[in-house]
Amino acid sequence: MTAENAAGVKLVLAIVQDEDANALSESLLAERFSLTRINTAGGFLREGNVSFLLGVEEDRLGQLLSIIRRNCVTRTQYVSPLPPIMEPGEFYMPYPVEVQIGGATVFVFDVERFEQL
Ligand code: 2BA
Repeated sequence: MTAENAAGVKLVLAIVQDEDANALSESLLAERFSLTRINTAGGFLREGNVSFLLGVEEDRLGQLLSIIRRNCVTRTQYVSPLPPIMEPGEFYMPYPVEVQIGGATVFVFDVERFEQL
């Protein structure tokens, strides 16, 4: 990918679970995708996850998405909701709620310009 051919270049942001990040990274590098990996945290669960940034040519987007799909597993997790504001003497019993996470949350952006300076 060079600065001259930014037309057709996409920027992919893929947020994946910590548990899947190493296998995904290895698979992507083995297929010669360039990537940046950032340690992030989900706003809802407030647990660590990993965000991958990848600049790719449009014709490799399908391959990239299938590698992500293959490596990122859907998991079930139980979370305890935050307690409500209560009046004195009220009693609240927190019940864990089941949430499904992943495989991956993926955003694809058009790239206007690509430069390596
Ligand atoms: P978290 O925000 O920690 O969310 C973890 C999981 O909790 C979500 O899984 C979803 O199943 C559930 N969840 C999130 N918000 C909820 C809510 N308000 N009520 C009930 N359940 C809720 P995923 O959808 O697979 O998302 C995994 C991670 O991907 C998220 O972690 C967040 O870091 C990122 N993400 C998901 N959607 C996003 C978006 N629209 N914009 C930015 N980041 C996003």
